[in-house]
Amino acid sequence: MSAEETRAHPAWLPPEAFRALGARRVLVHGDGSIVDTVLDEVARACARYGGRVWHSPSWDVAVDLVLALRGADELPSPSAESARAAGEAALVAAGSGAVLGDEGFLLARAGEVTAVLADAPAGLLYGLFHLVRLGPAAFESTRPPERHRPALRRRMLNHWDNVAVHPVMGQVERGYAGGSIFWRDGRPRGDLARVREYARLLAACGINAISVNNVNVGRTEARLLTDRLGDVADIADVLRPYGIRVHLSVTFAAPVVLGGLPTADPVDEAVRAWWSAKTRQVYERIPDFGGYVVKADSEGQPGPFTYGRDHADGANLLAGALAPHGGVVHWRAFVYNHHQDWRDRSTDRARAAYDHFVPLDGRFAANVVLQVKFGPVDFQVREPVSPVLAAMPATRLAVELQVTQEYTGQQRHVCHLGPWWSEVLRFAPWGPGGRTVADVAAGEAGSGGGLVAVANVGDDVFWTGHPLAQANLYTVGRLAWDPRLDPRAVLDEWIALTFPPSAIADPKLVGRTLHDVMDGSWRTYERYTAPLGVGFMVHPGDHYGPDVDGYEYTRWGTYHFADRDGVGVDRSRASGTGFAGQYPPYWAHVYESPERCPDELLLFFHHVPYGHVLHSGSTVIQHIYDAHFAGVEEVEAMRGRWRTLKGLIDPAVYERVERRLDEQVRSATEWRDQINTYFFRKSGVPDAHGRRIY
Ligand code: GCW
Repeated sequence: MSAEETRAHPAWLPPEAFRALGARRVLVHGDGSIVDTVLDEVARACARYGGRVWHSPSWDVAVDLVLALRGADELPSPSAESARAAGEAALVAAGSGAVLGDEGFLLARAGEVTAVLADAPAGLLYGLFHLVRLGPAAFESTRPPERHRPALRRRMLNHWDNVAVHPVMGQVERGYAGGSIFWRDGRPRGDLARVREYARLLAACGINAISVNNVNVGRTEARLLTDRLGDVADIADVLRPYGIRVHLSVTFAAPVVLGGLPTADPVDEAVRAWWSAKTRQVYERIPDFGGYVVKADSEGQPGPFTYGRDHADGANLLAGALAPHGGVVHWRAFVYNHHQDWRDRSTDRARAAYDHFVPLDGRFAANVVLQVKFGPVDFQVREPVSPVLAAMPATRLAVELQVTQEYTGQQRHVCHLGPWWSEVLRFAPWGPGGRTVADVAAGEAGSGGGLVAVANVGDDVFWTGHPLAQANLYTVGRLAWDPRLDPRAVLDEWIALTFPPSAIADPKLVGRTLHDVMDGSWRTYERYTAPLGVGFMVHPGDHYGPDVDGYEYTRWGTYHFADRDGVGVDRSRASGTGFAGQYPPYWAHVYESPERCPDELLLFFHHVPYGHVLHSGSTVIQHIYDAHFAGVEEVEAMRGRWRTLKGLIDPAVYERVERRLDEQVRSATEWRDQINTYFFRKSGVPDAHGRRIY
């Protein structure tokens, strides 16, 4: 491995972010590989910033900070012991049995000492990164005790990385940050130092599981389950000290393509035996293996339908093989007919996941997690929340988000998705004030499926192509840990870590400017792309840039139905596809009528005339014009703001972003002009403000 390969941007863990911690006298109390990680982080910080670290048992030392496993022996130093006692007292005061769990931690102050206590090593690691986020504030004497536990048990990334380069999709499907950090040209990359850096970044934002290959499983990738398992084990070894488990995407046809069996029928005894044997071998090699991820009967991937079985049969087959070892199968609900006839107005892709899966509620084994894309179609910049999330009370559901910006600017555009994900996670499918999507993913007593996000990382020096897209990865981890976090506060956290104030001449200006560039960028992106929730209008295949009719006459089921009179998809029960009726009564009622439907989703649910008046007071056609002119102006303003940072931040980051902002301005302008022109030509309605439309 060359030095070149390991030199990557430090993202949200630059050495400077460890300054406050590194200047302290620190005692780490506990044992095991994850505790060693904590120790190593602290030691590196102290070596740089003049602090000291001890690993107990140790002599009687005076310390400023103690990170201790609660079960470990009494602490050697009286000051550390009193901080621990203060922490224990705070825990008791917090009630609920004083439990921190596998990953939780407590932060407390006593005298001049800060204590981080955890029941398990991973909690100590998360506590450490919490200290890093707090910086000097972790050592303020007045700081009240805090207890932290993740809301979601599994916080997972799916990599759509191919081992062998796919002729169309390349090394990483929908990857916009170079090659894969795991694989290259059919083989492991061998750059495990980079993978270790990655694991560190993920632990610091709370991710605890990753799948290392694409859900579209090709011939080479299939073999990761069998003769190439060693490559997966090597990755697992590197991730383990950071509290991250490895999962594998497998093909449902594996018994045929790898095992030479005549069938992959889930009820066939030989098929069951094959999966059990292979899974046992996986656990012999990787004892903490997380489980399988499966895309079945979807976009050409094999599945149980081939054998006349349903998805519960399919998922339970793999669940059965995993259960003795404590593994889970993530079974994706992204199943729809991708050979639709555009002439057929009755088939609705948005309905598909519900129609396929809801009848199966109650039939999935306990270790099946049904992984549901957050929206009913496909990771658009605006969609309603998937009704499946409210319709399967007897199934463990995970919500799936897309960090890789397939439909949101492909990491050439600034599109900070935190506010959007926050909106999705806070959405209350049974009506305002009720349980939220995050509650569903959390489940009763942590029994839910958690959160899964498609990763946006590659071998690019900035990890994510666009340096500011790092914030999306950071944010998804933080929101999975605590979906109630204010996304704007998370953005500021990311800014402060990545651009540490102590290393910047004018930190206030830099912080404010970055915040202003990024915070509203998702809504800006929405303004200059497909209007009012109708979605797509992207260039077919690569999904970058505008092509209003690109998918209109295709088999993919993503249409807008614009004609000279109006636009949008009628998904009402009364006159449309009935999709609106898949929601619980509150939202079914809201979405059913164009009068009640929120503006931003109007064209997702209804076909309306161009003159239809929105709640905003504007007509649909005037809204389209206004939003598109405004969107481009906002991008230009964004670029103007960015330019004020020249000379104030790392020039490499500055220049990469500047170049991409030029492309964003170009692309947004193209979107504006194509969309406005298209609708002007269709409708014949001029812009009320007489602006230039072609
Ligand atoms: O968004 C679509 C993408 C496919 C992807 C699919 C999926 C991995 O265009 O590239 O395949 O979703 O989620 O399975």
